[in-house]
Amino acid sequence: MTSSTSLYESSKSLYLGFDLSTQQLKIIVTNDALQALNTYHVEFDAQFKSKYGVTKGVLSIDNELEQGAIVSPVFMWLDSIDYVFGLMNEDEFPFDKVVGISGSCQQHGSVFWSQDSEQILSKLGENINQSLSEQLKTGFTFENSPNWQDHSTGKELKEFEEAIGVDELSEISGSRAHYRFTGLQIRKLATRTNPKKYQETWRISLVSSFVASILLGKVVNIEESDACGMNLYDIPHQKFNDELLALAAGVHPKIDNVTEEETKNGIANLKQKLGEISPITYENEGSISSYFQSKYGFKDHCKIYSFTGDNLATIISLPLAPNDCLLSLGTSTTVLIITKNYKPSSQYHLFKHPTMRDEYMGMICYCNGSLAREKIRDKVNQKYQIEDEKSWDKFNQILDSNEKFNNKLGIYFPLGEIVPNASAQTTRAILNPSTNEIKVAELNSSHWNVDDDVSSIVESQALSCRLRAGPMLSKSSGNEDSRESSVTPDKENLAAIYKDLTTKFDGDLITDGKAQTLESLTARPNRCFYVGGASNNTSIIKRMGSILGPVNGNYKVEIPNACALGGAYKASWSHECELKGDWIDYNDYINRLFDVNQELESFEVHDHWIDYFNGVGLLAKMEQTLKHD
Ligand code: XUL
Repeated sequence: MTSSTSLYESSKSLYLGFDLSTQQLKIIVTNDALQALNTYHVEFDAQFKSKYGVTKGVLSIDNELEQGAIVSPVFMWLDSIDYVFGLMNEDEFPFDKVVGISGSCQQHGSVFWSQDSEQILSKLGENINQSLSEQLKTGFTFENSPNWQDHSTGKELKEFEEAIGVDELSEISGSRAHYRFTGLQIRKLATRTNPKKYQETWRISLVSSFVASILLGKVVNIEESDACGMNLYDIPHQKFNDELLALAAGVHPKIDNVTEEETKNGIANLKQKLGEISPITYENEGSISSYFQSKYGFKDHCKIYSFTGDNLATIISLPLAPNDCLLSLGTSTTVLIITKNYKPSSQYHLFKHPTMRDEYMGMICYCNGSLAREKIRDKVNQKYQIEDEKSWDKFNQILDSNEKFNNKLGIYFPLGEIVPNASAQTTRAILNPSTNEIKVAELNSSHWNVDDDVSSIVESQALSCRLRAGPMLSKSSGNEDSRESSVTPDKENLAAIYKDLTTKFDGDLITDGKAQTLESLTARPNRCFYVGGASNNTSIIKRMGSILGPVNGNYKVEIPNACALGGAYKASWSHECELKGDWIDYNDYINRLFDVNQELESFEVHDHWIDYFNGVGLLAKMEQTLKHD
């Protein structure tokens, strides 16, 4: 490998952003000007398959106790840290220039430290010829960390829902119960798969706080925004919720048949294992430990800033302001929204924002994204005998030729859907706008052919997002300002539209068990950013934009290394705040990177936001008839 030291010559200080994801560890190097200078990485399968037996970075366990368990080997992560720093060493990387490190890690996973770990961690620097995994051989009670793809906690999910209630749990922790969430995973270990090892555990980290702990040589607290992915943290009260802790520890008074004393002790014990939550901050957690200083040449001025979850890191890799939406259009669709508004729902997640104290990140995860659209593309190509089966040309041509809502809508879930929670199904309906009657339609009937599916799938996917984003966007201050925009009717008009809509659809429009309000139905995003596979399809994102109706534009973005970059920017922003001794608004900071209008690719859409109110109503009504498992 040729040395790339010249890359770093002109930068006085450097920052490292980690991205520990499912399949690789990547480290990105940035400087004070927020320039990305280089990346180093290791792919787990390529490097560690023989040692750890992983496939796509994980191990699947399917025994009677743990059907659908998916885990990642903790020692593989340790080896990967040594490995990537080793690559940097070979590259003569100037470790002494690094002044800040932070990073992004897969969310929800947990690491269980043994009683030995405190001592081992503090002495890592005395044995730099031994690797991290050799030294930490007895450092963990469980050598594997539950992975976010794990589905083995069905029993615990039911218990959390039974004890707390779906909506109540969302109100408290920002999300309903999910298989992968840390609290359920802990309960599985503590009550079912290995209570003894759970008891022996000294501390529990999330993946993010685990990596920070390794770098620091001491176990650090869990970072607040990532803590919101545990189903344990009470977001409004900013502390762990005792009843949820009791559930995770297997000492819940209703479910676990225990004495009051056992409940009290079990909660206290888990609290001690989890430690405190570090509130959102720019303050460092300490200098990189002597192991890394002696082995690689880092200096004491290299500070570790709290690591966070990967979705949280993604939003800070871009200049996202309040009410901005980032739509990631891959196999599944993930929508990330910046909001001041804590309006929890069982259908999406709310997390604290990792760098802005008064903001939250909303996350809507849909299962059915591009796969569902591709099925319709294939049918269209069959009908028109298009030679290239995978071509989007015909699909796009049909989509572009029907620009306005024609009162037809379909719901296409080839896979069971999370949002709204429904089994695999397809349903189509037509609204008669003069009588307000809704009729179910069949494909290949006189009322509906496959061409109708084209607009209909893009519309229903965007409308679903509009319905769920609404409650998060409403009442946010940025949005109020934006409403002055010329494309938005004034408040009286909106009130009239809302009244008309609710009359037309017989009263309240209910989504996800809650009535939509004037505010939630008429809230518009500030800007929409599109990333991932389908963001390259202009026809699709234009139609989505015309339905979602952001008041300040639609942008297509490419953010390779978004997670790692988010980590590096978190480090450099924190460092700058520390130099100033006060908060620097993260938006002001990150906007130095992009002047959005100049550097990102914006595209014009025809604004049909108002024309789609009927679509909003129709989708809300259709969702009420969906089948569940
Ligand atoms: C988010 C989630 C995934 C992982 C991927 O809730 O489970 O996005 O964070 O690493």
